[in-house]
Amino acid sequence: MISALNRRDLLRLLIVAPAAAHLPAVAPAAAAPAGPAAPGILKPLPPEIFTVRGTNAETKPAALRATGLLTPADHFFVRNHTSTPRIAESDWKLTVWGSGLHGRRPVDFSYGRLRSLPSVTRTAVVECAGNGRSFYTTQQGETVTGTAWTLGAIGAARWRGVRLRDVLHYAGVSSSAVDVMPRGLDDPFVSNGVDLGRVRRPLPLAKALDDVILAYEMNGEPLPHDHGFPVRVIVPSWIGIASIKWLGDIEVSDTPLASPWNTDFYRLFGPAHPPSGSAPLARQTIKSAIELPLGATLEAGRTHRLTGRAWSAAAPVREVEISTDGGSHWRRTRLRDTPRRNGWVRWTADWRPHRTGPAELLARTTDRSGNTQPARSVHNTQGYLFDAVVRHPVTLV
Ligand SMILES: Nc1nc2c(c(=O)[nH]1)N[C@H]1C(S)=C(S)[C@@H](COP(=O)(O)O)O[C@H]1N2
Ligand SMILES: [Mo]
Repeated sequence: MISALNRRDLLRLLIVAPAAAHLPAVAPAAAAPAGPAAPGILKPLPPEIFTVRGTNAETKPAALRATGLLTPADHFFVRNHTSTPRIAESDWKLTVWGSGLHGRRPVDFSYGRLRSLPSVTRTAVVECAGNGRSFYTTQQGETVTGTAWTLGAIGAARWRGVRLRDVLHYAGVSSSAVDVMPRGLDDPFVSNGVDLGRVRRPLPLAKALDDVILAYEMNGEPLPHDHGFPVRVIVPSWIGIASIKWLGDIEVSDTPLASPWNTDFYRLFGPAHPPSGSAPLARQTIKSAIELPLGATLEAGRTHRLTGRAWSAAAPVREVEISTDGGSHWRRTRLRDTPRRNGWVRWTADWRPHRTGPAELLARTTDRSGNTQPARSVHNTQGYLFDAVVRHPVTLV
C-alpha cells in the first residue's frame, strides 16, 4: 500500500511534472508548483516564504515582514531529524513511565484524557540551537557542522496545552525523581550509519515542573502535522530540541538520564570549551534580524523603513540599535511591541542612504538583564548559539 506521504509525492509528480515539461514559458504564475519539496515535510513550502535545507525548511527572515507578533503555521520553520509522521489522535496515547514514579507503574493518557485536563495558553518562541549558524562561516570564517541556517530558524506562537507539572503529578512522580525524558514518535534518527533511536532529550525535573507545557494547539488550531500533531512539548526559553514533537512517552527517572541529544549534540565543543564539551545546552541566546534578504538592493536618495525583530531568552528586550556605517555609529530603533519574556519585539528605523555601492546594516539587541550582542561569537564545532551582530549586506543603487 502507498503511504499517505508517497501518495502525495506521486500526486505532486503527476500534476507538476507534465505542466513543467509542456507548458509554454508564458504559463501563468498560478500554475507554478508550491515550491521545492523538503523530503518528509507535509505542508507547502512556497519559495517566497521558505528556504529548504535538507529535511528542514527555514523561514525567510524577509517573509516575516508580512506577519505579526505570532508566526502563522504556514510561515513557521520546520526542523525534522527524519520526517513528519502522520499520527491519528485516536491511535495516540502518552505513556509516562520509569523509576521516578511511585511504584514504578507506567501511566497512559489518551488524547481525550489529556484534553480534559486544565489547560494553559502561553506565547513562546521556538528557536533552533543552530539558528544563525551560517554566520560562523560567512562572517567569522570558521568551519561548523550542521544545517546552514541564516536567522529564520525561529517562530513565535500561542501554544495551548496541559502543564507537564500536572501530567507528572497525575502520573505519580516521586520526590526522588531528578530527570524526565520526552521522546518523539518519528522514525529513529540515523547519523553516520549509526541508529541513535528516536529523538529524545533529558530535561531536569526543576524545569519540567516550572513552565513546560504539552501543547495540542498552535495559534488556536490543532497542531499541524509538521509541528508535532497531536501533542508536542514546549520548553519556553530553551533551545528548540527540548521541545519534542509527536510526543509518545516520557521517562521519569530517579537517576540522571542521557541521550545523544545531550551528550554528542547540543553541547559546545572546540578549543574554547572543556575537552569533554560544555554542559548540555539549555537556554537560547540573544539575536536580532533585519527583515530584508541578505544582499537586498535598495535605492539611494530615498527613505527606507527598515524593519526587524529582536529577542533574548534571558530577559525581555530593552533596546535595539542599528548601524548603517558598518558599526561606527549606532542609533536606537523604535520598538513596536511591549517586550515580553519568551517573545520577540518588532522594531523599525528609517534610513536614507545617500551614496551608492555596497553597504552593511547592523542591528544589535540589548536585554533587560544587560546582555548585548557581541561583535563576534565564540566558535564551537557544531555552530550552536550564534549571538553576534550580523553584518547584513545590501547594495545601494
Ligand atoms: N520528535 C522530534 N522532535 C523535535 C525534532 C525532531 O526532529 N523530532 N526537532 C527538534 C528541533 S532540533 C527543533 S529546532 C524543533 C523545531 O520545531 P518546529 O519544526 O515545530 O519548528 O523541534 C524539536 N523537536
Ligand atoms: Mo533545533
